[in-house]
Amino acid sequence: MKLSDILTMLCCAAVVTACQTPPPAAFGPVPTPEQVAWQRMETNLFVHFGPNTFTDSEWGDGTESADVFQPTALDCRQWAAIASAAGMKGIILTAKHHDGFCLWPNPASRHTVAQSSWRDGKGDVLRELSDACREAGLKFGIYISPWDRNDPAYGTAEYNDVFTATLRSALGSYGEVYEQWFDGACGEGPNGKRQVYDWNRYHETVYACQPGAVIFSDVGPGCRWVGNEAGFAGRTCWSRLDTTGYAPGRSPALDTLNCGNMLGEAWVPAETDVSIRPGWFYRASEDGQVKSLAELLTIYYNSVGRNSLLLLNVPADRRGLICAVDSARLMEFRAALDEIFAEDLAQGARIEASDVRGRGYGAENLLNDDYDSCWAAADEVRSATLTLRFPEARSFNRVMLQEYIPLGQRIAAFRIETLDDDGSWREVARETTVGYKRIVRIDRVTTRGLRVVIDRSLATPVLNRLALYDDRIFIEAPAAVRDKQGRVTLTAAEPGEIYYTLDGSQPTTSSARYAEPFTVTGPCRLAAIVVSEGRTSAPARWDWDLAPRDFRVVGPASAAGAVDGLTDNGDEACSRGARLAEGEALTVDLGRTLPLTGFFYEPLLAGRGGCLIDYDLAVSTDARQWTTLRENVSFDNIVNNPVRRTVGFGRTVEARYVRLVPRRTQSGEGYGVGEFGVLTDRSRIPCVLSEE
Ligand code: FUL
Repeated sequence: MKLSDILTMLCCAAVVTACQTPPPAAFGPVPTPEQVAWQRMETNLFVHFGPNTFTDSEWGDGTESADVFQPTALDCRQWAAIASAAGMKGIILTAKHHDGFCLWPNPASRHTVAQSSWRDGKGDVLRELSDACREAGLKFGIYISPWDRNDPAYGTAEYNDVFTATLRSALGSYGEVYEQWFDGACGEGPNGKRQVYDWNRYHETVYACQPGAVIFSDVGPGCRWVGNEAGFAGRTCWSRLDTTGYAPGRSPALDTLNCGNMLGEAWVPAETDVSIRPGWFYRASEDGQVKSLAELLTIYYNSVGRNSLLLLNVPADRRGLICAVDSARLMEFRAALDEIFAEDLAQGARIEASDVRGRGYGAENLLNDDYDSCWAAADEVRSATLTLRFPEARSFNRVMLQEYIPLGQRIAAFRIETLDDDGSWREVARETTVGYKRIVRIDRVTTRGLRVVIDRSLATPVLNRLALYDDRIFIEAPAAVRDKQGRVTLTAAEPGEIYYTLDGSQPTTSSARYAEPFTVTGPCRLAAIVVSEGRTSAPARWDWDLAPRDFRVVGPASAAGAVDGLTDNGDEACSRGARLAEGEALTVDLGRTLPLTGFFYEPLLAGRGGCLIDYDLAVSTDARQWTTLRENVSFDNIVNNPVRRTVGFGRTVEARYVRLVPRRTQSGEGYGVGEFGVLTDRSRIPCVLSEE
């Protein structure tokens, strides 16, 4: 080689080195490659299936015979096909719920499919589902409840051996498992069994069998519970969490789980688990309560759109299939997402950043699909502006941002501004965190420019995507309130017409048009839609019983808000609910003797003030002689899922007085009642509508 060639080579090498901008340093704890891959799955399917499916319950008590598990037409390929068509990337199955029954022949247990007469004890749901997932190109995950109401060793040190063997059996026999889901729930009462869980050993066992698995629990280590079962991550949502001193079932406050800790010590992103139905397990009686498209889209925006993964539960029915109504809703959901996010309106824009750290990190990287190409600013930068200018005016109502999480989560405050015709910038949103993905909903705007102003970043900002979309599908379904007098007020979030029916049938533009509040005193099934600019929202539905206008709280006098017809709205004054003291019963006079078929109890919003867990329910015709219809029974899973619980009596009972007697509360310091009411025999109480 000639000297001049060598010099040229050396020169080029020097130029290349000078052009290569060093990448930003990682900030704080960062995700493992498995956690990044997990987050990028975005939407996964949860399937609750087991003895509860056959006993119409949420929590089995472990005494169910193995023979109750009798799916008549189990087909996990059907689940996988539906999940794939719905764009889900993985499926997690409840391999063992709190009742202890194992859906696979677990040698460590005597309460499994092997002991069931189903398929002569040869059935294995984990085998079927893992095979089906592999064939469909889906990832496969396992839920196993540490709480076990069947295993005789539960509550002793020996149970840790049983549980470790159980994990080994489930995780070691069915190929790759992407997520191990540990439920933190334990409903053992004060006299119940206390298990000292050996979490270190459980985690070691999981990693020994599945080195790449992401472990879910209240506090991780792989991902954390989002702190509610209603389907929303915090508007501020950090993927970092302080975990020292906490364990599954002994977690930080729920709002901490919901929002994370800005400077948390570990990377433990939020997973939003929510059911498509009111309960986690299938019940035919809930076929009419499958979440609407609008509800699913709200959940999507509030989970995936808020830096969380969505784990959507769609339970299998008694045949062992996902039933048609759920599957149809999933298809609508995916079709809507595909349409909403089909066209990125930021494409073709001119993009500029107030700062670029150097070559390879320009703002144009925000407009391509390459996950690893980023815009980043110089190391010392903590605030920056990204400006987009379009060749022509564009209309959109969603702004999507993604931080490059392999280097940590940084942005703590940002604003979105759009360009007005007079050349001034107008603020349209002010938010906090971004994280893996943030979709900000703004009012539709037609503009020639947009800017994202990052006001506070904990380290130099690093984003890999900025996209704009025009969602022309999602219109928030109308909201309705019925007060004590039965007066119904309907409201729409967007301008438009509201149409409704009172018998639960699908409203259309030929149905009654809402003009002003109306009164319905009897039971009714209200369904309502909003029609705006030719678009129709999904129907919102309410199933109301008798309006409580003649109901009166006999005691305690301070609890009138418990029967005001209004669901608590979080008002600290409890104006729409009541706080009762520990041991204090709620007694209600219904005003006249009614044919009762059940009752409902609703905690205060988000379980504020604590939930009632165990109770008695008694009725009377004269307030002197009482008949106890339910004695020391539980509202299962109410602490995790503090929503209305409806309990049927299984028969009609004539009564004028109803009494809810607390046996055990969440905190031992009283309980909240957002609303308490009765169910009546609808064949005898008519739906009366009086226009006002
Ligand atoms: C809760 C459980 O108690 C529910 O039954 C359900 O499995 C849900 C996913 O987690 O904590």
